[in-house]
Amino acid sequence: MFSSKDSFKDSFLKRLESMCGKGFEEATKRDQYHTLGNMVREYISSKWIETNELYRSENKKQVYYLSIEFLLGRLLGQNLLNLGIKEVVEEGLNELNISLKEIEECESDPALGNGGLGRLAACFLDSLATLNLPGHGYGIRYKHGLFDQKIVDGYQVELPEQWLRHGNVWEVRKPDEAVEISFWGRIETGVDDGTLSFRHVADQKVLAVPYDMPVVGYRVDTVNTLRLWNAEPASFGPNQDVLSYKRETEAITDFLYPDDTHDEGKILRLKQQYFLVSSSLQSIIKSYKKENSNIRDLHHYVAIHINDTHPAMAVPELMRILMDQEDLSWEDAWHITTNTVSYTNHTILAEALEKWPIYLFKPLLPRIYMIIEEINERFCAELWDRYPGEWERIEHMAIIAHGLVKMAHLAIVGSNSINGVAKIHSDILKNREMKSFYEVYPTKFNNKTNGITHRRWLLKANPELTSLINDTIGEDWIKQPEKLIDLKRHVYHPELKERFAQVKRKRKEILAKKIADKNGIQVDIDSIFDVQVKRLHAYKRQLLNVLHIMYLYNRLKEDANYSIQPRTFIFGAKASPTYYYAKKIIKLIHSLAEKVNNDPRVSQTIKVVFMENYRVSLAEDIFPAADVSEQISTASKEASGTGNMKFMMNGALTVGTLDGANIEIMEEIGEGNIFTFGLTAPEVLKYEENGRYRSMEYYHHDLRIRQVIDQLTNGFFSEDEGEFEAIADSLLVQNDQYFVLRDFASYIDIQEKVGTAYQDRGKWLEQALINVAHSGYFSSDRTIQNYADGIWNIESIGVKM
Ligand code: Z16
Repeated sequence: MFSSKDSFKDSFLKRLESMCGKGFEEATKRDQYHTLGNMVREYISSKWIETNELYRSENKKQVYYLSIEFLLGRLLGQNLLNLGIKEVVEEGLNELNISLKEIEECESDPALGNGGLGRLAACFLDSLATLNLPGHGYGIRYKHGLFDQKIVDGYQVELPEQWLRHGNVWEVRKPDEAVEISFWGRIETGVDDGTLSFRHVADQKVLAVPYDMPVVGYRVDTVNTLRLWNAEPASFGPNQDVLSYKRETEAITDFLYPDDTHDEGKILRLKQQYFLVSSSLQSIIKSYKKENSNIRDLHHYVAIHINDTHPAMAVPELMRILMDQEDLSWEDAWHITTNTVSYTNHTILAEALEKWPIYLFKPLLPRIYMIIEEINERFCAELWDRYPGEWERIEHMAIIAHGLVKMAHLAIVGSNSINGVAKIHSDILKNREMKSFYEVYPTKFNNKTNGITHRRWLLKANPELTSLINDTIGEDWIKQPEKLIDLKRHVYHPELKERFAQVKRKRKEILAKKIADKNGIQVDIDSIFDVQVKRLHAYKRQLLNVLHIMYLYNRLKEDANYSIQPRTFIFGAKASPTYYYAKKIIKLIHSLAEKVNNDPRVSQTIKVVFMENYRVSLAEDIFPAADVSEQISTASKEASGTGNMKFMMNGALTVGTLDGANIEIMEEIGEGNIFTFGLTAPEVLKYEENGRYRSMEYYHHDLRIRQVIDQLTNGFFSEDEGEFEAIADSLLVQNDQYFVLRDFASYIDIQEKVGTAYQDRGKWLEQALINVAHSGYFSSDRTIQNYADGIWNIESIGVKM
């Protein structure tokens, strides 16, 4: 089917007719997409079956990565690349006068995630498969992923995302492997051989039906599985309100909660979490029991990883299965559970830490709640032995306290490994946030610095830079990303620098065209493309970027001789629909864009662009075109960041705080190749402790600050004067929680240096190439190998067709 261009064309035309019932002439682009997608899936299926059979027969340890989000992005292009059939397909289609790129754009961009956490899970799947590691993802098949963003008059409007509208060629429904999930009801107590037994008698049963998607490794025969669960009615009883039962069950997998690092505390979300956990564990145990007779060996064959606390109920759910169904004692079940489960923490922000009120939890999941109570009691008893009389410490560490179930505490107590996602974040966990737990479990805590898959963020997103790298150092880096360092010997070669400059220019042109089409703004290719793309959140400080642009506007207006390197400021960000402040910032960016872009003189030097509906497919156009990467979170708040790595890999220079993975990027490339500024994490934490920060002082003493803050409320923008009052208040009345004003001067300084540095074109190109050369460390291949060796204890299994 894909062995040669001619056999491909032949199969494609036949398949188009049989699938769509249309001749070539009548077929639409979407028909062509579905045809090609189906062919590719069929081609994958023999490898998929082979992989599953091998995993069964080898019976080695496997890892199951439980995540409430998998932000996959489009799959056609990536699968073609990984399978090594992109060229054949592209050439074959060309002869039929079809552009592969256009077909690729017919695929919807599955947005089953909010941002970093969900995209990390997707990168991990790619690396697991490419490293031939037996690892699978388990998640939820949301009918509606993260909302589509429309901008109307500068305001964000949310529309339901509809990725399944035209079907999903990559999934296979497996109704035979469906399992039942129990909600509500009561617990029946019995006595078995003199010991108490418990059984949850549910009031509501829901069917979890798996949809499996293949995860294709790069140029290997391994095809792992992403299993996404769909909620459906189980069976209809005689006296049931059928319609409302159907509606209620289907609601569980209806939509993804649109909050990044913010805990909503809604019962439907709790249902989603248990639905994911219970269906995944039931299915994992079932397949384990097919090959193994002794449930007591589970942890030697199965590792279960929980991505943040969202799936933390894996701990009590595994306990429930081992005790209530497999008849193990508490002690035996606890030994197996804690040796099976591991946990990654992704944030220290207080508002993100999940705490469920007992009044919601206990009625919905009575048996799970009962088990958590027992875990808590035993844990507190241990603490009492260790710290006799220290009530406050124990209250503070308890899993249940003040009417709340603390999911992070449950995850820590119930797992064998707790990792942070960048060195500084892991250190903060150990020495501050989770200090008391670190004291009790010093060996459980560890760091696994995040990574991204260079196969999507370089190979797929930036074919132009990929060719240049291949011409310079060969192709080994695609499977061994650390080999990108071989570029380092070449970064001073004028020819490489020149070719890199051409690649960057071409990608800037492509993006500029998109901006012209979508925003109607003409941007200057020779200006610095200065980009901040990420979820909108106060701690990420898009506002600091905005205030800097306002300052530049003021300087340009006031001083006709003020001359700087032209810049295009590009933003992309979705705000949580209920996050008032974040939505105001989006409006502010638009009002600023209006002001700047319409000023005949100022707009010759700077422009502001907000790109609507930021998502994976748009990101693939943005990273390759960036000159400057904005990573300006308040130090200590961004656990890692992963966009920073995607920019670096595409040869952008970072303007960043010493936060998250920025620090490790700096350590890799050297202090001279990054623009750092602002408070350090210890300084921020100290301010937070001693309460000595007074934002008002900065307003009074720095005229530049006073001017831009006044402009938020004095009619400078052609909006109501109250429009941005909440933003001004956050900075002054509420004492600027994220130290925007404290870091303002330092940010202005470093940005001036960026502008000057860009004018030394030769040096800038060298620095950009140094970034690319050192990006290999930030490949998720390295991260995943660290998890495999240090946490999961799994080995690769070479699938060979
Ligand atoms: C999320 O995307 C992250 C943390 C979190 O608690 C919840 C969500 Cl949805 C992010 C972090 O903010 C980011 O720093 C990190 O790089 C990313 O998770 C992956 O670890």
